[in-house]
Amino acid sequence: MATRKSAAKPNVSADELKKYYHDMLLIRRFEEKAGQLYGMGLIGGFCHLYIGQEAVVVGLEAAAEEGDKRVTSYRDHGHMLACGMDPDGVMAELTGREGGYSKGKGGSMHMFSKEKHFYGGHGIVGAQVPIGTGLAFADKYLGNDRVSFAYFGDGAANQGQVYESFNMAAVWKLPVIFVIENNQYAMGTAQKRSTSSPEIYKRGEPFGIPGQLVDGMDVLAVKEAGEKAVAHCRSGEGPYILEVKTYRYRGHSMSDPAKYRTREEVQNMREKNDPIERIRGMLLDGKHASEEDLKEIDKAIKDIVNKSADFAKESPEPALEELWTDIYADEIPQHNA
Ligand SMILES: Cc1ncc(C[n+]2csc(CCOP(=O)(O)OP(=O)(O)O)c2C)c(N)n1
Ligand SMILES: [Mg+2]
Repeated sequence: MATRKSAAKPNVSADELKKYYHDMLLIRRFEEKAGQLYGMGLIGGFCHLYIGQEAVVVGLEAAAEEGDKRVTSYRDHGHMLACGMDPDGVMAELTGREGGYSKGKGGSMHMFSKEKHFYGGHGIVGAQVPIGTGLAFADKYLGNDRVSFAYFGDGAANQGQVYESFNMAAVWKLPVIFVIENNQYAMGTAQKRSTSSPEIYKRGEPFGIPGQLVDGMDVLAVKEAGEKAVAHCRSGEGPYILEVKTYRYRGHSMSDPAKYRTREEVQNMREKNDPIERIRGMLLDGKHASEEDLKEIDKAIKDIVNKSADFAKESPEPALEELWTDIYADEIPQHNA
């Protein structure tokens, strides 16, 4: 039985706590199912699971408002589910089916939703950071008071384009939150082996960008930091950096020899610091929910995830002619301020 941390936090209703529990558990169960389908040969190509990191995206989505934008790396299924994209469409994309968000032609790393303001899913390490900065540039230009979340990893934080983005975002005071999901590894390379200074949140200092270190295994701490960052951006003060310390339980992708860390290290994190167990503890210890209530949530999630897998299996593969569609834009979109 995992130990639970259950420090009571003020200003969060029981319903909010339950929602965070639900949203984090949905990501975990969805990812477990994706792992199973991969093992059965139903998902091909790359597949990077988000298990262990759920509190990061759920906490930050709790700080976002309708119309805010998000962009991330290839470890992207959690971000899609947390911003409200349909699990059926995500799972069908993973299995390369017509009912998927990219009609089965994008796979795990390449999904988008204009409706939910989700701009991908990017396989090139760090490439999403200038894209997120550009989204914020557009919003500033349009004067629409929106904020963009550009998520990237501790490994990506060593890419040059990240610092070009920091510079431009600071010069133009762009409303972008740079979220560094520090899960402590870049594939098999531990952060301490590749990074000169471990305090990545301070890397905005030369550009005048404030940064903050956040416990990414505590959804409420993430939400609180997210609210501060969002308020900073919306008030016109420019970008903000959040380094969110988290941990990935599974391999980097589905093929990972796992020789760079011990089983005990992973087990220790799961048992002592699991973000879902933590919120479960808060709900039960604070008497905000009973075991029965939580069982109901678990069951509802199981149904959603099973339905998404059925949908993914039943959806046909894309027709051959689809190879020639969605290559060029039919028309250049016009923006109205
Ligand atoms: C430009 C580029 N270099 C290398 C790779 C291969 N690669 C894929 S993921 C990855 C590690 C990135 O680690 P991190 O930014 O910490 O993200 P995490 O996988 O931990 O979420 C590397 C080197 C790539 N996809 N793109
Ligand atoms: Mg990493």
